[in-house]
Amino acid sequence: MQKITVNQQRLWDSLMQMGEIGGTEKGGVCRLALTDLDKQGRDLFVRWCKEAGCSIRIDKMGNIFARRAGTDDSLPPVVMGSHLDTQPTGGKFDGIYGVLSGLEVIRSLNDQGIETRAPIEASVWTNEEGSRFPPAMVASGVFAGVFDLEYGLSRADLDGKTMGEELARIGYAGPDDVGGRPFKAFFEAHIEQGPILEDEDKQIGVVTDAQGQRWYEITLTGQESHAGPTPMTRRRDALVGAARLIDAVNRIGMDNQPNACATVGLVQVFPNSRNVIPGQVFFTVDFRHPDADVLSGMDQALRELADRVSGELGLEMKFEQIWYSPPVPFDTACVNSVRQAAESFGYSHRDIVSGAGHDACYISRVAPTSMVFVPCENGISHNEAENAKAEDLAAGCNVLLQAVLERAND
Ligand code: HGY
Ligand code: MN
Ligand code: MN
Ligand code: MN
Repeated sequence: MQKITVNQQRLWDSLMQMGEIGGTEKGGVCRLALTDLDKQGRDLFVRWCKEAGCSIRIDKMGNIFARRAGTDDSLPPVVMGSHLDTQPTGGKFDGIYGVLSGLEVIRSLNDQGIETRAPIEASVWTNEEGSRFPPAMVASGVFAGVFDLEYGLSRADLDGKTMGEELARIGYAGPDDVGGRPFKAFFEAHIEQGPILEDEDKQIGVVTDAQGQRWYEITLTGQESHAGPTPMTRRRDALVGAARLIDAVNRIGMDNQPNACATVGLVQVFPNSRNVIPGQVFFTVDFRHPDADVLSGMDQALRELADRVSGELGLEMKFEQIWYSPPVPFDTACVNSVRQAAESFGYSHRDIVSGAGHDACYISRVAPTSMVFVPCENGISHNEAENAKAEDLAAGCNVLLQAVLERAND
């Protein structure tokens, strides 16, 4: 039987066109959640989906669902999707590939006049990155019942603007309730954002699990004073405390190899003046590991070290774990659909655990879910140099189409 395939050039062109919205000089994309640029990207996606004959629904967290009717439209949909928001120095593919591959599946089924029994939907999940509004994956988290709607809408950026205010401002505060709507299955196509598939020359990653994450916000408060006359023995230097803890975070990561990841990505120094001893430092910690117990051990080690360092330096400390997303095993049947689809196309593939968090992690709590990975150049992501090959992106989209068809017609 002739294999149904997608249009590689059209998928690539749609990625490049979307990538122009918030495109940066270095060839990346800066399209933070709920900015005017995010609105432009959303509007383009909605226009394309309407042109493909989809009906559109938007929920109160701004999640978008573009629906292609099934012959039995009473059935729960098979949903594909990811996110359109990016990191400040993001790329053209992280998230966007999963959204536009859903659209490409719909366009390809239209081209070939193929109907599905269950409806299928291409979806966009608001604020997956958690860069502007922490935590990450908050809108898929509300959909999955991990967070309530009030919590989701109240998430604020560093200027105090909330998601609720920004959703209303850009016209994406939809009428639909968030969640409570069954999916037959959910599939997210995504670049790996790491080096394994490229190192092993594999075209498809069959994602079996996603690692757990713990996010922290730590504020150390000492005393601003003059960098000249203040004796070294009389200082309460918040930045020295932060420096020791930043090094400790890295050591905790190294002490829990293989697999542990430990990152301090955001540091704010106050007053941030070259001849004033820093009185206050705010910084974030991102811990990850596939094993929940190891992640708990890392948490314990950080808390003990933070207490010790702040005590030794006479610093006040506000230590808050703002988010915990446990390790996620994906649905075996959905994982098998992805693996069998890769095999049916003869694509080289391997099972893989996702190092990054994804909306699929939360959706897996309310629907059978799995992911399709494709390699990215040098394993680089969350970087303007992020790149992927058109043929790999099309291969992943062919696998997605096959897995979706199987579930929509079973
Ligand atoms: O941080 C993550 O894993 C995702 O990219 N939001
Ligand atoms: Mn992503
Ligand atoms: Mn990301
Ligand atoms: Mn993600």
